[in-house]
Amino acid sequence: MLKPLDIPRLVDRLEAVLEQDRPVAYRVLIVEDDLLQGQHYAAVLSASGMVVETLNEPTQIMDRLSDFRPDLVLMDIHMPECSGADLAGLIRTYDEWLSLPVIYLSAETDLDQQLMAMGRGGDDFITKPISDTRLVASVRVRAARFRKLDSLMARDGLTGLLKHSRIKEALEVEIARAERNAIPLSVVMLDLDHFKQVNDTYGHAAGDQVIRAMAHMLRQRLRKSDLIGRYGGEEFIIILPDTTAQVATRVIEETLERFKALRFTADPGEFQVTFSAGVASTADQILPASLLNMADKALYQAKSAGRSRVQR
Ligand code: GH3
Ligand code: MG
Ligand code: MG
Ligand code: MG
Ligand code: MG
Repeated sequence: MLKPLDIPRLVDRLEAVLEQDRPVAYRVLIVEDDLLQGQHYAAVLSASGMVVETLNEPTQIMDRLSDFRPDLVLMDIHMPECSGADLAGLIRTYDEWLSLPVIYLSAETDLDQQLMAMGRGGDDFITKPISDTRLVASVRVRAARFRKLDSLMARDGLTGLLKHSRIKEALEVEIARAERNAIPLSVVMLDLDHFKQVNDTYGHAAGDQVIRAMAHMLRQRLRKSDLIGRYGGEEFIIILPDTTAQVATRVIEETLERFKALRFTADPGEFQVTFSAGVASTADQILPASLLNMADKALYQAKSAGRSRVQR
């Protein structure tokens, strides 16, 4: 058993190796039918600053993954209701969880059994007993790599903004948070005006430059807590937590004023671009799909009313 003082020191050393300035609260899901064992691992990992949940009811694994969104799963092999290998196999049938690290932690020493379990969907096999330091180190290093990879994969290559699927996931999370805390939330759908014409006249590279400038300006003007996604080619979604539709509209209108003043340089000469935007808020609708729908309708109205405007 590790002395309590050793874990923070170990974490410092690991963070130095991983070249991180400060400890990250990785999220670990422990799947273990033995309550005492589960509690022990949870205590050890929590002591190193991780956020840990223990699942004793393996059939709920998929719901738990969606709710908790772990950076790593520590999986028992032998459980009364089903095997850990079956669960790992199930997890891998979902594209979303393809790269999530699943580490078996079991007293099973039979190599064939271990290999079979890994073939089903595990990344490694740790044989019990394992020292607390080794456990913390193994989990931390893998969770850190997953976090990095995952945040890279979440981003759109051209703009660095959140990808379509990630901004939609984020919307669900943020709406739930807004409801829980009884605070407003606004969503903006933004689309560049006559963008086909920009491409046709100034070329695709100039079009890309405009999309990047839009992303850059949104990042600059919005708060850290706002989430910005590239929803499609020249379409963006912005989630503004704790913001009424009125305030969101003003912020986007100010952004439009700045954006349309930008001058882009390309082959036949300088040009300017405008955008249209639709705003919706949780004061009107709390279902993610309906909220997006409302913002999209408002965007459509902004387009039909002549573009270069923000509609609520
Ligand atoms: P509207 O004002 O109605 O939005 O007109 P629009 O021309 O912007 O609308 P439309 O949706 O018909 O055209 C969008 C264009 O955006 C078509 C597509 O070629 C271009 N586009 C989509 N993604 C990219 C991209 O990544 N780079 C560039 N350069 N163009 C893109
Ligand atoms: Mg067991
Ligand atoms: Mg369009
Ligand atoms: Mg457009
Ligand atoms: Mg469009």
